[in-house]
Amino acid sequence: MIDLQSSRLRCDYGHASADVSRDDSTGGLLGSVFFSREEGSRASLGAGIPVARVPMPVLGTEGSSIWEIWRANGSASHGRHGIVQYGYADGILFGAIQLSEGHFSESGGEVPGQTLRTPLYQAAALAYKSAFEAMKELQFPHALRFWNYIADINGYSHGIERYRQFNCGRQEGFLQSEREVTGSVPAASAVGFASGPLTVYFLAARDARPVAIENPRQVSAYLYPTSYGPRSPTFSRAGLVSVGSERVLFVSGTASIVGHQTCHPGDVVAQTRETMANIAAILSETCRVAPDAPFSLADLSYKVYVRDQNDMPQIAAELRRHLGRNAKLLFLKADICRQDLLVEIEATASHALDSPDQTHFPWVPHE
Ligand code: 3EB
Repeated sequence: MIDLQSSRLRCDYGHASADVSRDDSTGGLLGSVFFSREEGSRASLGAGIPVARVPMPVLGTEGSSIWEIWRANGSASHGRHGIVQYGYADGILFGAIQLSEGHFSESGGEVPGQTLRTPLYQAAALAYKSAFEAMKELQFPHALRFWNYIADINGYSHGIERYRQFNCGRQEGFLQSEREVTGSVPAASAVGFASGPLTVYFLAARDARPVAIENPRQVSAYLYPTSYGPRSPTFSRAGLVSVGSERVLFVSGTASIVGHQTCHPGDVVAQTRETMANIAAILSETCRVAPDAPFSLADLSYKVYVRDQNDMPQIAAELRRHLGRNAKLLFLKADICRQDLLVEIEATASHALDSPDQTHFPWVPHE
């Protein structure tokens, strides 16, 4: 692992817990995410350290599992607030929530006017209410980034697609927490695995308010027409935040969508190219909003969600055409929230404002 003393917020990837727990010298370990093929893993980095266990295989690497570790400077405090496991240090909070839908009753369709109270709807609403409650209680009011992992995301129950149920519950969680649902909303990703608990993890800041960035090539997701579901997805295309002497950019999950419509159904290479055009547009828009912190495609570390693992070599080749051989890419096998989308890509970068070419994501997959 590369040592970056100056970096206030860091994300590292490692293949085994030995790799990642060993080196805690450079900062407080806020929390972790363990991606692996097996559902019901009990992987842990140590007592009290938050872990979101996501049953999603890593592609193109040995072992098919990986740790994602978030750190900040100083020593971290860990705890639990209701259903939220958390860690914080140096003005940054990491929180993780895993909620089995089995805890919620099947009331969908029974209550007049509340036809969307399905278990997934209720789980999503509770997850978001709980996240915002923990942020309030711990005094980290600024939501920076949410990651959402949802079982059977393209499945259908109670007369409505499960991703749409999730969107309704998520928006309800924002509204009940008196959060805006358009405009200044956090960056996010929402993708699927086969089965397992609804998993939401997030970062929030004590005193740094993020700037929400939209993509001029796309309709804002929070303004999608109701043909994509009764309540729009609550996320911005990217969030830019200053943390100490750093600018951190969180690019949301991005797909082959122009306007609000899917482009290139069935053509994974064209979808990858369109997705990169969207990420490039988000970067241009970021530069327009914050000309003093220019980010380039090469600065970003990418998490690539691939629906069919047989498509991975083509996606990787197309990405290396855009990004070069040293591109920082992590591939995960995931279901994407529209049936016709084959790939979704999210990205993160940080710039120390005084030294703009540092690499914060040292992990590069095997070819
Ligand atoms: C899209 O642009 C593709 O529901 O939180 C990307 C990122 C997508 C986040 C979310 C969905 C979400 O609509 C899907």
